[in-house]
Amino acid sequence: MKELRTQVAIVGAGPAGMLLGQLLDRDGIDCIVLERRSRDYVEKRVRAGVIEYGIANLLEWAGAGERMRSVGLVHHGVEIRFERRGYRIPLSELADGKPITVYGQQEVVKDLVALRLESGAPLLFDCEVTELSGLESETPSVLAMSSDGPIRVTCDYVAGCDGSFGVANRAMPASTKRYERNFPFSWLGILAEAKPVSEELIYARHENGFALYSLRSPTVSRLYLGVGTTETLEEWSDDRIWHELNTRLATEERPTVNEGPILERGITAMRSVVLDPMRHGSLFLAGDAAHIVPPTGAKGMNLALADVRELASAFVASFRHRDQSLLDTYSERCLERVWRAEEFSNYMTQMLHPAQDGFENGVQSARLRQAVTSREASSVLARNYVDLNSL
Ligand code: RFL
Ligand code: PHB
Repeated sequence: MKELRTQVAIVGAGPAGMLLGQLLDRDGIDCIVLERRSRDYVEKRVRAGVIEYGIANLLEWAGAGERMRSVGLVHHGVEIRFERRGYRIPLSELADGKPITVYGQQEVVKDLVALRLESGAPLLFDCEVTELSGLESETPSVLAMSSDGPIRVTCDYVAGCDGSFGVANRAMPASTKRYERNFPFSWLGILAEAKPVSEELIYARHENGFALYSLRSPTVSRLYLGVGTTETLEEWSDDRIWHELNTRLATEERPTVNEGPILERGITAMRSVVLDPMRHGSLFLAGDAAHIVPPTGAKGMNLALADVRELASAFVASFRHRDQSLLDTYSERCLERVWRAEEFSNYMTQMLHPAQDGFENGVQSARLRQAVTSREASSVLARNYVDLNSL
């Protein structure tokens, strides 16, 4: 067994694990990132695309903002469509001038991986963590299986940044509260080589279901359809996907979508999860390992990056100044923000997906009409959409 020693063992090289590694590295704290997938896999995994204002600043401050600032798309509004009409929400005008940045999650990860490899800091791909032990002692350890055989990393702290089905999540004791909601629909997402039809994102509520138009570059569109929880990709031919997108996104006066070859597709269940607390002894959870939000509010990656902003400063206070107070309050401070994101994601999800129940449908339609016609309601939406994690 290969034995390694570090200050912080980071499980998972998603956005949370990679940014935490970068922030600790810059503060001279030793850490090792262990990732079960290959570098190629994590750099190509298509997921989130919307980066909040304060989180874009955080990435820049961490030294990972160069490519995001040069090729990321800066948006000042979003459109909401229903009953064949489009309503623009002027995000920046309603949120103190702040924009959002549309930049793929895998690009954020790619930028952080490049920085870490350049600095020579340890980042082990194809290295699956199988067990966390001694979490209630001062010398916890992480057992992993790499392509060269087993590894044990002994450390002061473990950061569980390994997503919702990871080993860190499973290492939490039975006393951890787990709050959960499963929504009665999933999202079918595609990435298509198709020229974007609008410069801004479009969320649509249609009687057939939800649709979202997003984009990644001047030649690549990212589109989503709300589908039933038991539906599979086999039931969705390319023609059927484009037909539904065109139907659900149609308005009386605007073009709907440009079609093109589908480069990637997948179906994701919509759910909410919150673990409380986010700490057990020397294990600290961050990102999807601690909480899941449905993607309608575009909050998952932003929450993950905001968690590690807190966690990095808490580790720095502990190692540099022997001050444990930020680690002791980490969970409490994060959970306040996490519940705000759960509330917003729940609000967006319920309002934009048609409900089976007629009464619920009426209530949610009224809420949507208010969101696009009342300046007070659209201001709350805009502020949460643009910068919830830094408010
Ligand atoms: P990740 O990205 O899941 O990374 C976890 C990493 O841990 C690795 N891992 C392990 N490594 C070693 N040993 C083990 N035993 C391991 N087990 C797992 C995994 O391979 C992986 O590399 O979690 P992280 O860093 O917390 O990041 C969270 C975000 O990925 C997630 O919240 C977002 O993608 C959610 N999300 C969105 N978030 C936004 O902020 N804005 C959006 O616009 C947005 N859109 C979305 C989304 C998620 C979606 N899907 C597919 C769930 C759209 C979709 C469709
Ligand atoms: C995306 O661009 O992938 C995206 C945008 C907004 C969301 C979810 C996903 O709410």
